[in-house]
Amino acid sequence: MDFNKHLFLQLALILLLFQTFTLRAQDFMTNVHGRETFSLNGKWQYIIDPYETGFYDYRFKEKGEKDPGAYWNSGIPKDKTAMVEHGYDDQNTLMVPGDWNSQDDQFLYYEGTVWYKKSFDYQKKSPSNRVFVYFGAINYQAEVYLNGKKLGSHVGGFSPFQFEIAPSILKEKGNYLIVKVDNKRYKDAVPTVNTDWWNYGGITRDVMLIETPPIFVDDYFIHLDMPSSELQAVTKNAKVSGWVQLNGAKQGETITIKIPELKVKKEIKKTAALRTPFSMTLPKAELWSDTNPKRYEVVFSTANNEVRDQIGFRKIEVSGKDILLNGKPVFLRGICMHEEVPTEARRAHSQEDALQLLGWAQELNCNFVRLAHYPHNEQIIRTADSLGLLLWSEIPVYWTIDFENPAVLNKAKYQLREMIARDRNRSSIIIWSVGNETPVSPARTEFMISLVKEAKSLDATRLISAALEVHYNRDMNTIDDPLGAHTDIVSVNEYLGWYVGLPSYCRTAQWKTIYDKPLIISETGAGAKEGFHADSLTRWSEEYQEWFYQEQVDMMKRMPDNYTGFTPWILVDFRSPKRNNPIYQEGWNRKGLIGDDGKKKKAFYILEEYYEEIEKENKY
Ligand code: GCB
Repeated sequence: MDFNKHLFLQLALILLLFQTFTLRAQDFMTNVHGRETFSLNGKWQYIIDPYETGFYDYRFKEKGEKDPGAYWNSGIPKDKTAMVEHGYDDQNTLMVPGDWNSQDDQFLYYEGTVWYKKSFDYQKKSPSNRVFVYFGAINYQAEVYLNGKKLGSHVGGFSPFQFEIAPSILKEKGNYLIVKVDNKRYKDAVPTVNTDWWNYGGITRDVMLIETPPIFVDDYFIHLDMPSSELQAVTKNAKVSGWVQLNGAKQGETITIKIPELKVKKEIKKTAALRTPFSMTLPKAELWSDTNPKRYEVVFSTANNEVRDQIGFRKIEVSGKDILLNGKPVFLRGICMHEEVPTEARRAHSQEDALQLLGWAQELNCNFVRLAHYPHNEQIIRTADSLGLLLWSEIPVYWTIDFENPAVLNKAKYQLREMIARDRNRSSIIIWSVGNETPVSPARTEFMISLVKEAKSLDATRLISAALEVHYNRDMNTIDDPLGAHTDIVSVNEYLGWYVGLPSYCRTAQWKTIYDKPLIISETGAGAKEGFHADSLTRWSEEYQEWFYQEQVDMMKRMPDNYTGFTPWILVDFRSPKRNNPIYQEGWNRKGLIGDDGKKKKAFYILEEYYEEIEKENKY
């Protein structure tokens, strides 16, 4: 082989490896709700396609773009001689946003492909404007086509993505958007095949068109940037900093950042870099906190584009064994929750859903919610911002991910990027979690450390954690998972009195941690069927769960002094195909403090009282 050819091959190989192992930035603009949008929510027609006949030919090769048998084509016969074996019609429709499982019995357990179709007309406001189609989330894999042309694909069930629509594809009349949605589980996916929650499929979050001028504000980050020793509830000369990212702009373009309520305005010029940094001083700023969720309207603009957001300024950090919010120790009175409305057994997606779930958390006297086990929809985060609830947000690195596989690490990192990119301006989120109950091994710990580092490099203003496991020991439960050395907070799940022994075990249990850092008990819980009453030794009774909580709360009072937060499992019962007790579970995980009928169980009041005590004591 001659030298040039050799060099060429080496370069090609490097390029290939680069493409495979480097991560793209996230594929969506921030704060879509603060922009000019056109909703594509509502009824979509569908075809169920378990054999993926619409995608593959009979040799199982991807069909050609113009193949009339491909389901991304409308299925409308050209004339009476045409042989077409598929079609969309109004007899089969699904509501978007929404999981398919809860909309029709035939979908309850379905895992596979469904094709969705939405027809619409669209008139651009100006011919030079750009149009994007944006999806809040699709579980798990999506292939998107407009008017028979593929726009792109996305993998990952809980994050947004968008595609720009070329002007040649979008029409004023008769557009049809077709999406192939596949929620099959795979071993090398994130999450993997085994989870303790329902694999809700479908277009689960909002869909919209976003119209922008040629140059627009794509993304931004603004946060309080000063030492906590200088912070007061109302801080004079508050320093904030961050960056703005434009799309379509050249160096030198003017960017304006305004906070009208404070009469503050700053102009900066776009630099050659993707993100243009800025800092500014606010004459005075009321800080955001769990007791005063003050937000300011912040306006980011360029010549022809403006994006408005509601942003709270606050600081979160760790000092020794304490978590400090705006410089003061805070105890996290928390609860875990899934993104699910129990009374309708479906995924939550609306603001009403968010108010219902977070409202229950507030009735429990919580100031903190652990959003398990994947990024929840934006309404939940924004509602928490407005209510003053602190949040833990997590990626679905759950149980036995394939830790040896670099492609899986890449998928996890990608979801981490998307989670942080969507929500980095939300004051409610104080903790990014990189996973839940991952079993200790050298490969797993390396994998998880790499996620911790990635999270820190993406956002240095928040705390990083992961829910770890405990290895029970009657004499001493020691928290020593090696990952704890790398996270800002050590969090552990423990089920003493449910999976291990009876609640009375808590009385003698001793706890020790080798880490001199804040400690959160990120899960504990016991199952009870709402309305089933018996003596407290009877499993599944409300009385057993009540007793469990009494013993747990007493044990918490004896935790090491770095105990700074508690998020029991879980706010409400949730669906899980793993829970098959025919009398008490019937496909539901019953550890909720509220039943699937929305009624509170007895244990709810034990936790409520404990949190009231903590709040009153004002220990923190
Ligand atoms: C856990 C998991 C959670 C389960 C829960 C349970 O430790 O983190 O996802 O649902 O236990 O109910 O067993």
